[in-house]
Amino acid sequence: MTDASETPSFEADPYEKRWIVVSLILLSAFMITVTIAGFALGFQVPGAESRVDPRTVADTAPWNEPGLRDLGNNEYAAYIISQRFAFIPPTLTVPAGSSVTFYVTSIDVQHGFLLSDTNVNMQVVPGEVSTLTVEFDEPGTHDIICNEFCGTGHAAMAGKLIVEAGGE
Ligand SMILES: [Cu+2]
Repeated sequence: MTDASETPSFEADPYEKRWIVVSLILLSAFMITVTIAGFALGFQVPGAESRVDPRTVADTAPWNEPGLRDLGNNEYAAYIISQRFAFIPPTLTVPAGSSVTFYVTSIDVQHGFLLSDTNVNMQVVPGEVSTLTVEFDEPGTHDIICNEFCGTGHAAMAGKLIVEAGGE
């Protein structure tokens, strides 16, 4: 029997308190790592750069001539169209030491744009332009992989980015 004059207690169980502390420590750790990744390490979230009309984008500059643009200063822009079941163009070649900004859009359904051995992994949505900038310092070949299921030929949907030695 409890004393009627006793005020109700809202004290948390010590076990529960410990888990609240653990959660707060975890949250703080996540906030710190996200801040470091975003501001010190330059991690970027793939952004929807701009909107396009998926029905006409393939006939509209710059996507009417998909591929690389040399912007000088080792900087490149890559305009890439995703469609069932290919990336256009399927192969890109840049010199080592270059910085490439990808502008990827889809003319049909949702695709993925994953660049092997990098942290590039973008969703490609019809009507939107997904963009990320990557620096390629080492020569080598990166596979471009569609990692969002887009239909029967999805497994064959891939391209290549070749980084050639002899850049700078
Ligand atoms: Cu696909």
